[in-house]
Amino acid sequence: MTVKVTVTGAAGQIGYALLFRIASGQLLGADTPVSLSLLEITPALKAAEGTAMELDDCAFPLLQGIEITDDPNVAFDGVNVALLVGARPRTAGMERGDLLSANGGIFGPQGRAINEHAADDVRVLVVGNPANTNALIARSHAPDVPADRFTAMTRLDHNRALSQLSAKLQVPVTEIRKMTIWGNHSPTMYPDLYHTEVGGKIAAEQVDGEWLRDTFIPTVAKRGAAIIEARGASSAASAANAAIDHVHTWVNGTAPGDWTSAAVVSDGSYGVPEGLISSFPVTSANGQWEIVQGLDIDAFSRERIDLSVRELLDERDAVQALGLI
Ligand code: NAX
Repeated sequence: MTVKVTVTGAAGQIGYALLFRIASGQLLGADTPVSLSLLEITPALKAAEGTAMELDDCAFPLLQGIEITDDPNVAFDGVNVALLVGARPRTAGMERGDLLSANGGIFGPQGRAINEHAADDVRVLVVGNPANTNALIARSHAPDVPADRFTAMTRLDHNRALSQLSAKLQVPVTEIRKMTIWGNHSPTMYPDLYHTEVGGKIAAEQVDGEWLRDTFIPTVAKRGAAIIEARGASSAASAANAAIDHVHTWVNGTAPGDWTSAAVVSDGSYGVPEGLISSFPVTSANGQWEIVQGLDIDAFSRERIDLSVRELLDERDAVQALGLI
């Protein structure tokens, strides 16, 4: 059966890096036909049409159709996989309240449209920042959709952490297991090496504490800014790649003996208040995420997780005060 994938912000730079990979089968596999719905704001529809022309020109065997619209009710009609990429970026002089309000104006109506029109099996990944809180807003407008279908992306942080550790220990990324990103997709997120395994041994014990604290954590946290500095534009292909990884793992499952990171609705695990959309170590089976249970959290990690979760709570309180959830 054809899977409908909706991409918001389709004419943006992540959209451009994402759509061709979805249409080629990398999101859902080489046996799954897809139809694409491109949601954009009205002024960007023409650019989206240009991207659609290029998609046509690839003659992808799996691509069954392309729809371009500025109406969320159309874009999310029958959607199976919703990739919410388009968001309002923070511009100079913009206060946090303004940013959250502007995004509430995007993710509230999109959540409602998903609630009213999506397929029963809809899965939602929010990429657009502030991703965790945008996901919270969308979810709060979709009371009929199971809460666990709303997720936000920390897979790019996860992949960045894998890559930094692989370079440090001179091992292929395939030898690293059980990496975890905790908390918010923001510079406060915490990449945890105390449960990560390399060659069957804990990664934190294979690097010195100073590197972990003063190099590894800040490098992962500030990687987005470093990319902007170098490229003159924010991460696009790596963000699209992480979105592909997130959905692919969600649908196809995690490998035995491994887990990944995703921001999912908290059930109260690890002291993260219930209902917050926070990043956890997660496994996936039968199309459902599960938070890995029973990990011991040392004092160093506890402090960092709490800091990031506090930021999520502040964002939640702010959107609540603004009447956005
Ligand atoms: P661009 O500015 O290139 O594209 C955004 C697109 O969204 C634009 O074409 C715009 O017209 C569209 N858009 C705005 N409002 C919309 C609406 N209401 N409905 C549909 N489309 C709408 O940004 P891009 O570089 O593609 O980044 C997109 C988002 O991803 C940003 O919010 C960015 O901060 C976020 N990121 C999230 C990451 C993560 O790991 N979670 C990493 C990469 C990226 O920074």
